[in-house]
Amino acid sequence: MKFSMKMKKQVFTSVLAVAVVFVSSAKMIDLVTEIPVPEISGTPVPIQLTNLEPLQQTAPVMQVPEGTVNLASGKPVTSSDDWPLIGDLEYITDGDKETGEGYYVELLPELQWVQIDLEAPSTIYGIWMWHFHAQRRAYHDVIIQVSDDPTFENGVTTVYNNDFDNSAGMGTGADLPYIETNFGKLVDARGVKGQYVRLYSDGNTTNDSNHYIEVEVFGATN
Ligand SMILES: [Ca+2]
Ligand SMILES: [Ca+2]
Repeated sequence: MKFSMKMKKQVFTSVLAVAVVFVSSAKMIDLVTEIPVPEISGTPVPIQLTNLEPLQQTAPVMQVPEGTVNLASGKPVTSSDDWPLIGDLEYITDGDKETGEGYYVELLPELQWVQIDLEAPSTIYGIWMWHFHAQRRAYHDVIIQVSDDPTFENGVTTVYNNDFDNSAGMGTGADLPYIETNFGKLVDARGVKGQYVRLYSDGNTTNDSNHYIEVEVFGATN
């Protein structure tokens, strides 16, 4: 089909209109959060993984719509291990991100999860997590899922999965294992919708236990 000048002008005008609407409805800003001070202690333990991401050297960067907030702040946390060996599940959403005793919760060995109830249907842009950063280590089978179903039986979206050998049995993940640092790990959740965020892990390169210091869920209530 041959476009007349009039048709071309109409197409151009409508493309321009869409672009203007997009810009005015979603001003994007840098996502920022408080980064805890680095605090490495003890003897290093070798990390026996060959497919690690490069070590995070600076705070991760992501753009989110203006008005995005940490929806997880102070929200209730449940877990596959309701009675942690060390610490309290409340630590995960209390805003403290320092490492070491009194700041992390330690869950049982093997595959465990923690779950945050955002207490309202939400749109999620970024999930920022700190497992433990007093030692260079990588956690196994880090999987993050979002759902409106608190039992995670229906309507589950996986937003991150670094279980490269499917040992957790939830599908092979394309994300790479990473070394814990004070900068945490920021995951792009791409505007996924849901009220509950569930995070899995299965021990780490130093020991079989699972730890969390803080999880932030950046988004907006629908
Ligand atoms: Ca905390
Ligand atoms: Ca695995």
